[in-house]
Amino acid sequence: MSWWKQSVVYQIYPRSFKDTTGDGVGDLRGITEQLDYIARLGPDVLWLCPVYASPNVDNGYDISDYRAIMPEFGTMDDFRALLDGAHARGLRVIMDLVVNHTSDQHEWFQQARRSTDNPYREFYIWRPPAADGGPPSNWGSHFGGSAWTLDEGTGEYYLHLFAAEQPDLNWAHPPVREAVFDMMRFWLDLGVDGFRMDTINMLSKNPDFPDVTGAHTPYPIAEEHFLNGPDLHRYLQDMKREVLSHYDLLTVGETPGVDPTQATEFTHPERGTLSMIFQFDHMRLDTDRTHWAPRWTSRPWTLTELRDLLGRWQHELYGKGWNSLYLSNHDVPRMVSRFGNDGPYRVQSAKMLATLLFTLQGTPYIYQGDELGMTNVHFDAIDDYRDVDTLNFYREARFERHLGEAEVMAMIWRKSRDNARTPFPWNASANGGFTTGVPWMPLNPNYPQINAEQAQHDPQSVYWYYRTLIRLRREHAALVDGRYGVLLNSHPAVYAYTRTLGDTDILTVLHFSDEPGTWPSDLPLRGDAHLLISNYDTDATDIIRPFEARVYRQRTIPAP
Ligand code: ISL
Repeated sequence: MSWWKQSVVYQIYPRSFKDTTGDGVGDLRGITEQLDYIARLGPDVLWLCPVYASPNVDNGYDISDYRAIMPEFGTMDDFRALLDGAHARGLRVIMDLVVNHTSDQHEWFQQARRSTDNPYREFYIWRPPAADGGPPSNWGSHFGGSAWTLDEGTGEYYLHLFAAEQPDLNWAHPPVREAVFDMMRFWLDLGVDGFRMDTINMLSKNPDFPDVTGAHTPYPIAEEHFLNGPDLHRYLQDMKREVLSHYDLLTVGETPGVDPTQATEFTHPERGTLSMIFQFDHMRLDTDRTHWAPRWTSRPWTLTELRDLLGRWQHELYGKGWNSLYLSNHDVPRMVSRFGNDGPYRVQSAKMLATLLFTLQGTPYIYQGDELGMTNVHFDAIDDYRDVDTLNFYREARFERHLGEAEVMAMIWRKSRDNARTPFPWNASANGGFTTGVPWMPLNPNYPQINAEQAQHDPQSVYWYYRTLIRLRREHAALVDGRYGVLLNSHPAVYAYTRTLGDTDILTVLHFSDEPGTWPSDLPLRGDAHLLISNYDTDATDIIRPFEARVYRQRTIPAP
């Protein structure tokens, strides 16, 4: 059986983890210094967000040299020390692989823009202006505005699905694929254990770049023309043949807009190319898809919607593919603020959501700080925000669409990526012990209460609950391999399901409410049920408390 099915992954956003130089920016030595903290928590794998050389327009997702470490983060020797230190503690390390685009400062792009006949020209995607001199099509960038920028020198537009400083690579051009595969081998030969593949289902674009029709905005996101495009699986099969199949790896594709059927194409044990994917259905649950900026909206959602969509993934992938389980990462708000209650029930709801992540089928991902129950941040001034997506959104909403300051800031407080990017609070000292200098972004002001030192000292903390969950997942094979079955299909507040393997049933009961309720009488809780974990200290079955979570093990009822 593949080791990555049994693994738990801990995601690190290096810029915000631990600074050892006093420049206010986290670094590789900071991670190495804290490997014992991570190892004690108990994950098996570390995922490092990009650590390559980058001008940091998008915090490392704009890479200017794939074979160099970002100087702010350290050196190649620091990287080797981190890798060795992790391996010595039984932790594997996967890196972010960002190959849909490079930085505009990458040598390939610098060459490409020199002239239309430069040998690197075809590494990127160029089109002549439309008849009126404007962009070749109405495609929008994920970070606002057109996805095309005119290169004055050569008179053509280049495509960028993200910021203008992130030109898209032309995967249809074989030398691009060869260069990427070569670079992947470079890191794998150094000892890296896999990759998290950024926006990997955007590699193959509709070569006609047609206008999006019927759009609500001048520059719509042309998903139908670049997600899961015609040649995507051919490129990934090449990657598998040339690179992946020669190593024992965890590979996870970031794949927005993929349904379970498509997911099996990526992750099927024989036909597939990747270990697992990140699906986005639950990330879109609370958004208004008809709004001009869907990701910034907040729509009320129901437990029934969440249960249906998670259940669909559980059933349709069972035995055919593999999923990852996540509720937050560096691109989305903190999970407790978004799906739980970050006020009076912060601790209970953070634990309940963690219980969900560890009891479904798939590989659980912990985003740094979620093990402390970290919350969203509300900076009053836009000047305290750093994320290119947030700053572009603010500018467009305020100055092009003339929305009020309060309305725009409320959207940013709920949905900005910077919610997840505030520096890691190690303790209650100045700047949470993250840096001795000025942090690149202010800490969440609640760090004197929510920090790693406090959490490790408090046996009731979210942190200790995660430690137990990680251990349970290791001890109970049914949590990895058991078949999912939903109970109480339409209960408005209680999500209950079993995972069944052989004669063992693991029953999980989660209460998505900040009000107490009555314990559902029709739950098949049997006499031999043994409580494995709960976020309250008694397991009476008369009431169910706010955000209560319980996991029981019991024997399956033998078939009649
Ligand atoms: O398409 C989306 C949702 O429907 C976006 O969320 C998109 O998938 C996401 O922004 C991609 O994120 C990744 O690539 C970006 C980078 O800024 C993010 O940090 C990274 O996770 C560009 O490299």
